[in-house]
Amino acid sequence: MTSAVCPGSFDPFTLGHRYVVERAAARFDELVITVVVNPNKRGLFSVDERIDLIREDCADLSNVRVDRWTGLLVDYLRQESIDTVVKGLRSAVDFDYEVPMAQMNRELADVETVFLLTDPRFAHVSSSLVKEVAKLDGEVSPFLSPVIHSAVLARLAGERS
Ligand code: COD
Repeated sequence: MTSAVCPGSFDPFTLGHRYVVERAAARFDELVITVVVNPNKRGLFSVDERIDLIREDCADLSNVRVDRWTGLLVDYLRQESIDTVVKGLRSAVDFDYEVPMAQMNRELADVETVFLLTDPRFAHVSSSLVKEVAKLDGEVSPFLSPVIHSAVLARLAGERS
């Protein structure tokens, strides 16, 4: 059985993430979306909330499961006996950022990183930009699934009241 891990912060999970997950799920028997916890960073959503939202968003993808991890990514891969990471690429900027991590993960634990190009519709989409636009009342529905869009709007409305 072929398995891969798709790691990220996913705060929130965007249609760009979803595009990469779909492409990877079609190519591996099992895909694990792993929300990597950064204890020093408070997100728009808690890790539990992100996991619930991703599970709902990806409920139609039967070979995808969602998990969490705190610590080195390669330790998670060792724990799960998985040797492949999938990362999405939007541009050469992503490539330059991702290559050292991929090389480090290969050196640390012989983990291979597979890069999948995003769709041009999502090449400018990042979780941080979506949050910034939404906080300033811009339209972010083209970049989020309906369930995540509703959650983002509800969270921001809650923060304002
Ligand atoms: N289209 C396609 N792909 C996208 C898009 C988009 N629109 N937006 C983001 N992506 C890709 C990113 O390039 C990334 O590959 C992935 O989706 C996740 O993105 P984010 O922004 O949710 O998550 P990041 O970049 O904050 O996640 C970084 C990790 C948490 C994966 C990384 O820091 C990590 O592995 N940390 C664990 C600690 C560790 O092992 N450190 C040593 C690394 S060598």
